[in-house]
Amino acid sequence: MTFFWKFTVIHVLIIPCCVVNYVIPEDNFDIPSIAKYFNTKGRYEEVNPHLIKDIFAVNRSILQPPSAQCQPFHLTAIIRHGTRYPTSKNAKEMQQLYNMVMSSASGKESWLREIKSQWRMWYTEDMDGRLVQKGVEDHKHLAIRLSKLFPSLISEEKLRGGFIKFITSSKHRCVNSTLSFKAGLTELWAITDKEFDHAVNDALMRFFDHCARFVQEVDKNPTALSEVDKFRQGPEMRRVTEKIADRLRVPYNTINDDMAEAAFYLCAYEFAIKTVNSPWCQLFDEVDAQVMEYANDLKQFWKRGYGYDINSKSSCILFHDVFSRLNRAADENRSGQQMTEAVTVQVGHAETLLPLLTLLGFFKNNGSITSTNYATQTQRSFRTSHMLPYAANLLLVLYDCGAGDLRLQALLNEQPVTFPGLSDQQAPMPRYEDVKENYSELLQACDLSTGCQPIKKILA
Ligand SMILES: *[C@@H]1O[C@H](CO)[C@@H](O)[C@H](O)[C@H]1NC(C)=O
Ligand SMILES: *[C@@H]1O[C@H](CO)[C@@H](O)[C@H](O)[C@H]1NC(C)=O
Ligand SMILES: *[C@@H]1O[C@H](CO)[C@@H](O)[C@H](O)[C@H]1NC(C)=O
Ligand SMILES: *[C@@H]1O[C@H](CO)[C@@H](O)[C@H](O)[C@H]1NC(C)=O
Ligand SMILES: CC(=O)N[C@H]1CO[C@H](CO)[C@@H](O)[C@@H]1O
Repeated sequence: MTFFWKFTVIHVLIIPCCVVNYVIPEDNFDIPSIAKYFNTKGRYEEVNPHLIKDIFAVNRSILQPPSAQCQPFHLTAIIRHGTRYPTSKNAKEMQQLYNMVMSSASGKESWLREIKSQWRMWYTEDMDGRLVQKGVEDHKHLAIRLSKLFPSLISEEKLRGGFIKFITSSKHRCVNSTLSFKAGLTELWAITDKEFDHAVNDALMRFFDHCARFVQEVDKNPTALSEVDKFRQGPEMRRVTEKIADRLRVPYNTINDDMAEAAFYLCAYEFAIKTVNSPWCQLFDEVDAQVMEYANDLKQFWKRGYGYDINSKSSCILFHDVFSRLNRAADENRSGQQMTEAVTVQVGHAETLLPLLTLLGFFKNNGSITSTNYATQTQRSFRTSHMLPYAANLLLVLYDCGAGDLRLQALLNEQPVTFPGLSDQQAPMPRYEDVKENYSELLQACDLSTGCQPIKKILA
């Protein structure tokens, strides 16, 4: 260590070029090899690795408007809260795993010795999913990047003028994410003389609690996730739990699927919250992590995604809200009126974004994800690790390309995505009218009365 240090210092002193070479590996040093499989517990930087080097990096040429004339005039952003502590349920499961390892595991591996002698269980149930400091930064940094990506929309003038609106779910992690996003902007522009409010709207941002049919048929229905249960009792998961048991030298029946999940969470939370490659990560190799990722994707697919029609339909209220904002902005721009809203920032949950992405038809897989097709779904597009890390965001941007030619661009996690059915000549910025045409059925028929009311029992 001493030698290494001297060696480095000498390099730094003699050859200035190597200062850079020395710093970069340090940044990457602590990334677990399985970090890209953490589903909704994943770090935003795993989806956009260029941010590891420079958290403020923005590449405006990804926007690729069809002509230089195109100028953005409205942005609706739907953003998940930032990195958070575990929920009470996760914390409890991690505690149980920790107790079992402390009392029963044996072996001489350095990572196991580290768990047993140095690592301390610091997760408690009262953490209750609160936003962590990293989560504050997720949103501050995102706000600053978006202001660089869309400088005419997310500007000091627009913020001061009240043209940037904030709406959030009532959950503390979402409210604090919203505060952090605003702080990112006010700190950037050194605004101290003014505060900007936000509206709390659960009907919009937590629609899943308000859709009776979804609650009844999926959320509270014990059989709705039978594919997930089958996979978690199936051969792929059994192999994972046996490998964990082997690594800990405990009997196979000591480790069930919940314990495997708790171990996976421990690795994921330690990394997301503290950016450390914790010894718990050594309980998995990449093959195991892919199985864990699949089990989680399976759950999201059946609970929030394409598995049941009502999952996406539960987001109709948000879908309509988004399109009514876009319509109003488009009308105002066309008719030469003053814009009422340049930007809407709406902060919610993974459970807010996924049903909406599903309703819009993004990441639609070829066929269902089931308990038995793990092997054939390795290339699936429905991958929550890519779609829904902390601070995941869907941006819908309206452009005026001159002579009434309005375009709509969608970006997920700051990368352009093509609207289903509009992938050809118009990508990445189809005409707004064509997008509405593609969603015309939903724009007409998707509403609370058809989607979310409980089905009346005919014989009751
Ligand atoms: C920016 O994006 C463009 C288009 O995707 C790409 O060709 C270019 O290499 C990117 N530049 C940087 C610095 O990443
Ligand atoms: C949210 O932020 C407030 C003030 O910044 C802080 O007091 C509170 O503990 C935070 N709450 C959560 C849940 O993070
Ligand atoms: C419509 O949007 C374009 C592009 O930003 C802008 O130049 C024009 O002034 C806008 N019209 C109105 C009425 O705001
Ligand atoms: C979808 O899956 C079916 C059956 O597995 C296969 O025959 C078909 O080619 C697939 N289509 C695409 C577009 O991948
Ligand atoms: C599903 C759907 O309606 N797709 C249509 C979307 O719009 C394009 C262009 O107008 C059509 O070619 C697609 O058929």
